[in-house]
Amino acid sequence: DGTIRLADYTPYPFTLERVTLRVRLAPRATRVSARLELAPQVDGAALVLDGEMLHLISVAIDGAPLGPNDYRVTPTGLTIHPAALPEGPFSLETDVEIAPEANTALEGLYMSNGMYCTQCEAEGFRKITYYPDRPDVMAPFRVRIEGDLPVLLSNGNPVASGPGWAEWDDPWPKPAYLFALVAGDLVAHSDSFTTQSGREVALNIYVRPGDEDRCAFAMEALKRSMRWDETEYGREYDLDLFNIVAVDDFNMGAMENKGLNIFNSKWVLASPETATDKDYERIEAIIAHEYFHNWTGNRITCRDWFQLCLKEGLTVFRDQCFTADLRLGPVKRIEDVMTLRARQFREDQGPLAHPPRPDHYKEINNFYTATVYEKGAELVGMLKRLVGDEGYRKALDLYFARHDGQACTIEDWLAVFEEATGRDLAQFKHWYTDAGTPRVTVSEDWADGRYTLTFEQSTPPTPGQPKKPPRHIPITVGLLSPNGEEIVSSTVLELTKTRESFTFEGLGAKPVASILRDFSAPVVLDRKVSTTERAFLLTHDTDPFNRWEAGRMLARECLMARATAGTAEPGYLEALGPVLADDDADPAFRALCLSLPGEDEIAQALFDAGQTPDPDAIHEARETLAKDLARAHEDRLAALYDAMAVPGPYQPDAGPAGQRSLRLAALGLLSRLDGGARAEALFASAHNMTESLGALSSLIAQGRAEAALATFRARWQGDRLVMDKWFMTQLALCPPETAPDLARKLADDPLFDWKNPNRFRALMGGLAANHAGFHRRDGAGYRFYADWLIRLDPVNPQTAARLSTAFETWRRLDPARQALARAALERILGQEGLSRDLAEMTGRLLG
Ligand code: HT7
Ligand code: ZN
Repeated sequence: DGTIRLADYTPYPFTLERVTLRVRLAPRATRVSARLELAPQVDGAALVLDGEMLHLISVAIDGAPLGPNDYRVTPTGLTIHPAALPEGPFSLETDVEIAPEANTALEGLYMSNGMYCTQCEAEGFRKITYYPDRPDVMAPFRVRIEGDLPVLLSNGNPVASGPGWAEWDDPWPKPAYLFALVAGDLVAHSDSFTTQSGREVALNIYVRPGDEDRCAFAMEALKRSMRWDETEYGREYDLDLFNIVAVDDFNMGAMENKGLNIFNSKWVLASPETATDKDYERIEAIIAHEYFHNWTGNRITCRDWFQLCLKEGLTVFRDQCFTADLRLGPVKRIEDVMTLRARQFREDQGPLAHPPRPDHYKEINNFYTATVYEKGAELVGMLKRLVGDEGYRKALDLYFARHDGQACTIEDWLAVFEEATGRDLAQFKHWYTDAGTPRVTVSEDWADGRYTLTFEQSTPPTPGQPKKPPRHIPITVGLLSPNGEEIVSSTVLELTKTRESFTFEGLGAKPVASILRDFSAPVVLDRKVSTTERAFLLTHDTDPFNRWEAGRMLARECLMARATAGTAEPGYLEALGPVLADDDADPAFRALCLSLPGEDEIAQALFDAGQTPDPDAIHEARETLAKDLARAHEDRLAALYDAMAVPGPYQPDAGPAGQRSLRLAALGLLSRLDGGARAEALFASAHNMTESLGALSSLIAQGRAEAALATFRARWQGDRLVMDKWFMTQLALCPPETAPDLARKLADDPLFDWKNPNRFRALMGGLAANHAGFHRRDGAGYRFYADWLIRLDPVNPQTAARLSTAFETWRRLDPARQALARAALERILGQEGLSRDLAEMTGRLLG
């Protein structure tokens, strides 16, 4: 049935010594001539090459054309029969023709605004030429590009160029997924970087003419990343030049091609007027992420795609640490956990749950998931916690020394930790091979100065994995005295059994425990804690994560009670008072404490508690709690709104960005009392996108944004990236009952260029983010969404499949909504000619 299995892995029976490509560009008929220098490793093996959508013109071995009986062409590849192959090393020459202009899937070689561009991860290179398109086949590449365009780029170092041609040489062996080619009428924002050993590296960011004044921030972020990788990991850059290209049509965020990163323009271009503080932070993180891949992904790559989290988990972990070092570490940690819970916990709790290292797939593009990326990063963080900073550094040094130039596995990765630190990680490996989020319950016992914490763990069944052994879980614990002093500082307890107790001796009074500090493991902590104790931790905990978490849990319990007509009112509103008044706490931290859990989080919490979540009731509960919160702290919020205004020209740094986030959090609440007066004033006076969009958001949520939305559209209709925000924000925040109809109206807007993935994601993502709107009782949200996935699928299956995850929570809803969601999914699955991507996703969603 097309399933690919980890257990079936076998090495490729040839080594590839060198690749030479000649690419003659033309929109409808690009000619790719490839020469592969191969050496057989297994007697009598056929040469099997991947290839899709290629028009084969010729095939030769050592210069001699092959006859029709020497090979076979299928829709998925080219096989040369063993009898046609020499016994020793040989070269294979193929000529194929492809049509980049017709490539709407944005995989392989395609065109975007007249520019040629490639995306080869995971399996796009096979749409460029016949090739062993698997990550464990690595080779140096030499590429000649011919085309009548001013900028012609590929990987590695430039060798020679003339009018209409350029040659590039990449000396570092790489898998085909890291190949890139760009050709277009582009301008460069240039700079340079001197490495720690004194080598000069030329840096360029290539963009469309007109965008060059929005590159400065990305360039500075690149230089910061290069320096950080040297100081923190001892990793130096290894080519004479590092190029980044921004492209408007791109399926994901960015791509780490060797020496030629290609970015979705959304994650490169920034100016104060067009990008928000969050955009700036994200640009810095993605630039760093792609740059860090040069060592964790490119120099050391994955043996097969099952090992994807080897490069992605580690690289996300590295980019998270980078942002934490450059900005506010604790705030970054809280934001990362919020993302993890919103995306990965949600995935782990639904029909798409899979291990960080899956053992089977149909379409690998469907496994670029929160589990592979974000949970993968948590696993690296846990390893670091278990072996300590020094052990981690030793393990990473060994990893780079031992595996440079290789294609590796999770086993290789764990082995360097075991060897460098002497730890046994056999049980830890379950984190990689098993799906699901462990639940850890805690109980406490106090007698005679002894305080005992007893933990029990279990992991719910996930598709294909009904039973799970206990995991090795690092749980960081601190103890506070009743007057708020830290009496036991953060200590890592290692939970390895299903049930386990840890005792702290010699205490004068019963302590207050702060458990799972810094979110030391990606688990659900199930612990009955009184409102008084949560309020105490919210005020006194020395661990910023747990301080925030105490408030979050109070808010969550309060919302759960309100959304189910429960009676308990757990004192959340009063507990927030001391944090709001704590002017020593960072504004960004206080902004996070003010933000209420999202509707999806509340729905999941209710479901976990055995209840059927009602999206309308949840929305109502969240709205009324926000209003009550505003009323309870109106004076303080108004004072903060005024005090947090940032004077002077816009700076994207963490300090002023934190002030703006607190100011906008206060505005969001106050708008519920002042009818949007402050938001209107701010919208009219704002000089930066953060405040402009923040004010607009508050107005949309109050249903008072008609004029502001029109003004915004008139001002920004020529700006692709800003208009994405216009589509997304109004849908995400509008009153839920209006969301599906608004989505329909916006889909008719002439600016809804649905073949552009950013625009499509803005509209569909906006609707999906409107929880009660997407799940509208009459199924209008599901129908609209399914209609568009069906329409997009033949054009861009990867993006259609990715967006189908909006349906991943359908089974936790009431039977009527479930029936409507099921009907939408079955309608998708029933489409003739459905892509493998969307077929796999809808099949898994339906279970
Ligand atoms: N490694 C890159 C993943 C990626 C990708 C995967 C599938 C299809 C399109 C894609 N574009 C980029 C990005 C990263 O994780 O750094
Ligand atoms: Zn990555």
